[in-house]
Amino acid sequence: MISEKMQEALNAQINKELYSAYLYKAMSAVCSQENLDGFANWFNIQAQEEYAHAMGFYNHIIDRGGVINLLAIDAPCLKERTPLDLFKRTLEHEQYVTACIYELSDLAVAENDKPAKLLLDWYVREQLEEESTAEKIIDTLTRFGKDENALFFLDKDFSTRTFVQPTIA
Ligand code: OFO
Repeated sequence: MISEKMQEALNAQINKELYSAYLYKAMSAVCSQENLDGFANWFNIQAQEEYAHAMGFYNHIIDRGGVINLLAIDAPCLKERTPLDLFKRTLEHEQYVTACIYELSDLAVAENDKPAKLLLDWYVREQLEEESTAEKIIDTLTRFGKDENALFFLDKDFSTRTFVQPTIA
């Protein structure tokens, strides 16, 4: 049985993952408006991944006989308009999510909650990948972002990204 405290913390994390999906959907819309369809696709797939992340916590709570408490999702406040600024915001957001995952992992250790710790280990690895991907794209955009041809080919490349359902924990 999951503790009340862990249940509440994981429900809060479901909300953060759904907010992430919302944020990336908003970024996808900005890219579509700028006719950057490949970038729009990349953020759209990212939004789908975030929904899957939320479901990972959702399923964990259900599997352990807990109670799901879905909270209101904040509207994303997005002023960024260029691909570089969108990916800088992405990295900033993922660093925040990583900190949240670490806190949950610490809670699992403090409560000696082995199933939650096992689940959270998957998210710790996932966050490593999320941050590293954003960093690499920021690096590429910083170097070639002013080159219209480079942006064109990057947009083409991002149009090939497809959603792969993650196997969580
Ligand atoms: Fe769920 O990893 Fe991004 O936010």
